[in-house]
Amino acid sequence: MFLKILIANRGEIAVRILRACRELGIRSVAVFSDVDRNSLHVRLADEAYPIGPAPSRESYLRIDKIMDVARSAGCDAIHPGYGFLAENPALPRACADRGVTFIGPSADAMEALGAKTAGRQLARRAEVPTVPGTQDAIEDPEAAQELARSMGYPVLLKAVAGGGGKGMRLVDADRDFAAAFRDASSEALNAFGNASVYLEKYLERPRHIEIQILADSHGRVVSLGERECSVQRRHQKVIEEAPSPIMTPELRKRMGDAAVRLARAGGYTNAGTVEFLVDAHYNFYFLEVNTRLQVEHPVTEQVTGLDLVKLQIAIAAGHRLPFAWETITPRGHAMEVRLYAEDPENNFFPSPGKILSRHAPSGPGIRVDEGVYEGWTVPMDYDPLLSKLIAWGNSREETIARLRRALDEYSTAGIKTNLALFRRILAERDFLRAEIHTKWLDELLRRPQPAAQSDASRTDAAAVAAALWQATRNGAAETAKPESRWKHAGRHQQLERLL
Ligand code: MV4
Repeated sequence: MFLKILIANRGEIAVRILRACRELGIRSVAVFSDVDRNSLHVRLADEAYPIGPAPSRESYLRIDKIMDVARSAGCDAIHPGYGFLAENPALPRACADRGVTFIGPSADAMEALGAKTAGRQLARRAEVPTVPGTQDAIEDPEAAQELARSMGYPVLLKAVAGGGGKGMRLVDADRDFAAAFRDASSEALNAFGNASVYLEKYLERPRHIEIQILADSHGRVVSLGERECSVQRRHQKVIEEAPSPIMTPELRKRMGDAAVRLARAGGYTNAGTVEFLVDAHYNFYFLEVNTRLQVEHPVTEQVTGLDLVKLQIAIAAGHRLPFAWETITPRGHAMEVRLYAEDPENNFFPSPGKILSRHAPSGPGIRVDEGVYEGWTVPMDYDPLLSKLIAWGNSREETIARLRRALDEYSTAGIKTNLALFRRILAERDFLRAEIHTKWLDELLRRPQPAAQSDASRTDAAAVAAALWQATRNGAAETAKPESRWKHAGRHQQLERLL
């Protein structure tokens, strides 16, 4: 087993990884940029070293600096987390050159599955269903338009190097094809330095369901089942759950088998995720492979009882997976919400700043993965994910009730958060019935807020606000107990709900 692991990341995922290291008796080494000197991952790690200024290009993306720390600190392995360098084959290559183990797939497997068209071709060879469309990047736009006509509109143009909806264009009619092709290409060139785009038949309102796989270096590949990630805002996942409410044992077996075949065909090792779109008739189509640990991995952990980070480390150390996937059945239901420092009133714009007070929920069935603490300042330089709130229950209903209860216990002051968005989603009839698809949340947010409150109730709320404010002040003056700030935050939050 490894003696010391360098964690090439920050925030909640760095904390998550160092916790696994601690449980395994492995020393953890954090790296940090200038603005992360006081971050939680730095405080909790066994050792921590600076790697440069705030912009990630000059710190968390600098392979040379990270490899220097790995050598000088004597690390025998590197965990990349997600984002930053996690899917960059240059990091496993640099590790191989220096005799350090990369905790993830090989550079070759990353490349075989990373580019979207390469993934589609591999899927075809592995007999994994793909959305009808071109196998390669479009060389001849007129031939591609001919294919679009024969498949029927709408079609979707996608960037070969893509992700996150960039370089993607929906084409509704033949006359729009040429312009959409030009737009998609130039956007792809801008975003990824690669203008290549390919074509797919557009699926209306599909679900996004992904399969978590693990592959050891001895040829065993297992599926840990699915996560439903259909609730997204502008291609950013907002809520994830396991199992998918539409899943049957039979469909799970077919999707799991497909994901395992693809991983085998790509020579994949370690943890990975195979993404699928699923249509209203339960047909599934391969979308892409994420060659990393994902943000939403905890929902799989909660329903399988496995620790994915420990398993990643064990696989990288050459251990055999200790189970076959026929033995894995999800138990109960798990759901995760991503709390961000962003302002729902201002188009979810990032809202960094100092966390003046906060209280995190706990109690039965609640897990909180986070990289923040009271008094810490959320920097403006990175993704403003504060906290992942994960609920587990025996049923989807119990899980939702626990998640709502936990959201009511959660309070932060000093920064804006997207907490209210989750209260809204968790009260929506469609969501409660699990009648969701990839466009559902964007459509919900385009509708005006339901039940706009009357002037009378606003006046009442203002009176309550004044009374509470007075009471809080009196309390603070008399006692000044440390918990008074929590109470204040709690009252503040109750008020926000009234207003
Ligand atoms: C699609 C699709 C419908 N049909 N492909 C969006 C991001 C990219 N990774 C794949 N995406 C989609 N591809 C076909 N042929 C709909 C989406 C899509 C989507 C997919 C997953 C999660 C959220 C989404 C939101 C809008 C569109």
